[in-house]
Amino acid sequence: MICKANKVFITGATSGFGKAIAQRFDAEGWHTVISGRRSQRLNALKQNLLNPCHSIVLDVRDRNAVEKAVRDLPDSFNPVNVLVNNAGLALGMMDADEVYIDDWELMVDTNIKGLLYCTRTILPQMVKNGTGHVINIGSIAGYWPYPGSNVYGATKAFVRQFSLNLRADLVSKNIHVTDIEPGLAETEFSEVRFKGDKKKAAAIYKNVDSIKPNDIADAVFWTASRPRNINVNRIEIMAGAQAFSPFNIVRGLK
Ligand code: NDP
Ligand code: 8X3
Repeated sequence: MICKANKVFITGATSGFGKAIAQRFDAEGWHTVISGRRSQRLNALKQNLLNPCHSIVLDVRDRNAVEKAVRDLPDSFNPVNVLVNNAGLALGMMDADEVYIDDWELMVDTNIKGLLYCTRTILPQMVKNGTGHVINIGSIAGYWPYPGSNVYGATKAFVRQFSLNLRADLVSKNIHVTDIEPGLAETEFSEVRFKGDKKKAAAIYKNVDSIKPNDIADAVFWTASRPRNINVNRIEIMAGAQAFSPFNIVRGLK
C-alpha cells in the first residue's frame, strides 16, 4: 500500500545535524527513516518521535548494506520524497605532509562514496515516483580553504559539484537537488575530528556563538518545503562570528 505521507530518509541521524533534522521533519508531520551506526541512539531518537519512524543501523560505507536497507524499506516508507545525505566526518587537522592516510581514506569512503551509494540507490524510486529531492550536507570547507582542511574540504567540494551535476542530470526527471553548506557548528564533529579529545574539541567552540543543529535543520526543512516551481541549488551558512581571513603571505621564502 502506498503511504501518502511525506517521507524523509536521513543518514547520520544519531547526532548533531542529522538528529535535529529528524526531529524537525517529525515535528512537521513527516514520516522519517533514520540511520546511523549507533543503534542505541537510533532507538532513543525513535522513541521520542511522534510520527511513524523506521530506523536502520547502517554504515554508509557499506554499499551492500545501503542497497539492502533501501530494498528492505517497509512499503509504508516507500517511495522516499526527500533524501538527506548528512552522514560525514572530518578526521585530523594536520598538514597534508603529516596526516594519516587512513584518515584521508575514511573521509573519502564516508563523505564521498557513502553519499554516492545512498544517492544512487534511492534515486530510482524517486524517478519512478516522478518527484523527489536530494539534500546534501556539504560545508563551507568545500569552497573556502583553510590549513588542515585538505581532504575534508576536498570531499565537501566534491559534494558541492556533485550536487550541481546531479541537478543537471535530473531536472528533466523532476528531482530537486540542494547542497547545504554550514560553517562552524557545535555538534560532535570536533570530538570526532580530534579522535575523542574533548578538551581540544571544546576549544573550537569556546566563547563563540556557533551555528546550532536546529539552525541547519531549519534550513533543510525550509529547502524541502519550498513549492516545486523553485529549486534551491545551494545555501552557505556561516556562524555570525565567522568570516574570511586575509591571504597568508609567508615572507623570506626562497
Ligand atoms: P556529528 O559528529 O555530530 O554527526 C555525524 C553523524 O554522521 C553521526 O550521526 C554519525 O553517526 C554519522 N556517521 C559518521 N560516519 C558514518 C558512517 N560511516 N555511516 C553512517 N553514519 C555515519 O557531526 P555533524 O552533525 O556536525 O555532521 C553532520 C554533517 O555535517 C557531516 O557531513 C559534516 O561533515 C557536516 N558539517 C558539519 C559542520 C560542523 O561544524 N559541525 C559544518 C559543516 C558541515 P554514527 O557515528 O552513529 O554512525
Ligand atoms: C565543518 C566546518 O569550518 O570546521 O565542515 O570545516 S569547518
